[in-house]
Amino acid sequence: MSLTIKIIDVHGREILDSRGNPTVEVEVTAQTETTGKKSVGRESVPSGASTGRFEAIELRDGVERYFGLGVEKVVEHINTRIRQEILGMNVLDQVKIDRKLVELDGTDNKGNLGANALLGVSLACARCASTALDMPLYRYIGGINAKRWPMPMMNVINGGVHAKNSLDFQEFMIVPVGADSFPDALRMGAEVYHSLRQILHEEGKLTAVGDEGGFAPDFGSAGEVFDYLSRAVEKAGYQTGKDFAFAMDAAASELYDKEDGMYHFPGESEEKNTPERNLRRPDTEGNGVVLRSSGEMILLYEELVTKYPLISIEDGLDEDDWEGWQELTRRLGQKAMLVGDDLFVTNTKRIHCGIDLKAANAVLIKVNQIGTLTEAMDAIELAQTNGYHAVISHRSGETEDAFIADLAVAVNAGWIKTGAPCRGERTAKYNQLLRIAESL
Ligand code: 2PG
Ligand code: MG
Repeated sequence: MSLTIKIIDVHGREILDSRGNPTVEVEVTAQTETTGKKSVGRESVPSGASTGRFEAIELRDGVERYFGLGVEKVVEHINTRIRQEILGMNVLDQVKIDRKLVELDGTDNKGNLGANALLGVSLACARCASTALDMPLYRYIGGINAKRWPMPMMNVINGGVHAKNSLDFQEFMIVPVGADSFPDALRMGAEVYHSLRQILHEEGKLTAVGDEGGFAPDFGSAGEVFDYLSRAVEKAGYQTGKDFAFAMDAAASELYDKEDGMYHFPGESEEKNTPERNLRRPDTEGNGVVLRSSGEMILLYEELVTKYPLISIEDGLDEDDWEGWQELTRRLGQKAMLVGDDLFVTNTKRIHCGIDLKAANAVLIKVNQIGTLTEAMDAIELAQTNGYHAVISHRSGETEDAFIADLAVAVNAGWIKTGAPCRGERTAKYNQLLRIAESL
């Protein structure tokens, strides 16, 4: 006889995320048939700022309260239509539940009920099931094969749309590749983070942090940032290239201008970057800014990979530039992880396309880009079985929820990016990984 743990209640509510914007929280209650025991799983939904054009739809009320960002409509969808539909289902039937949610929404992009409605319910079901079974979440999702701690990519310098500074690229991450345990990795990262703060402070640079907990002073170029990161690594007593490597998220879709087909760098100071090449040209409005073509972007990455231990470049090119991605992969695919975020949006259709075209070699996994746990796991499986890395990722708008920490271990992803070792919504994930590490 198989175990039945029946869903007896579903309750959504509006809460605040780390940016002070509303988001969705869901509680699923289920009852174990044999014992009568009731269990509750609670989960919340993150929200991006540099969202890809092909992501599933995050529904917002669009009316006055919270400047249009309220999620009352989404909460109503959860508490009425979704609730009615999944009451009585076995909470252990994750795939069935997720299929039901997708079917109920009935659109390709989840624009009907909202990916934020679906995801909250989907994750809360998994959490509820693990609680009912008295199992850690990573063990419930991953089974006996969940065993690998993920290498953290810690975003210590924030730019792009995550900070109001002059840095055009969005994220600069330190990766403690020399660590041999997760606690070691986190400690090393935190030490470098503090050394970096000290260096910035001594040089009169701002040490206020951006959305993901990294510092956000003005910088003139990517190279300048990597020089600071190298100094911070050394100052903390480590070796750049041996103990620490670097990663970046260019978030290039945010820099790309469809009208002139160029990537725009309004904050870049030309002298500090590539003095041998004159990149300052008038943009479509006639302002002199640094512009780069797809080819020039690839050249820049080649320079950076040669000069620094840069092991991972995310969204190096625009989400529609498949040809550019193919070229980037031909040129750098053996030397660095080329991670598709906006390019793939955790969507198996787009990942298939990337695999066929040999574009990128890694997939960023963000559960809210697709809207259900099952679909996110399909994306991970597709990536991993085709030799692509899966990097489990937070969003720039987060909550104290640590689901993705467990997910990273459950699927043996090997990589997680969840911000700086600072700000509660980021450390929630790292601290959960510390707890999990005790039993791995
Ligand atoms: C990204 C993410 C997370 P956002 O681009 O990878 O770091 O940012 O959530 O704003 O899309
Ligand atoms: Mg990204």
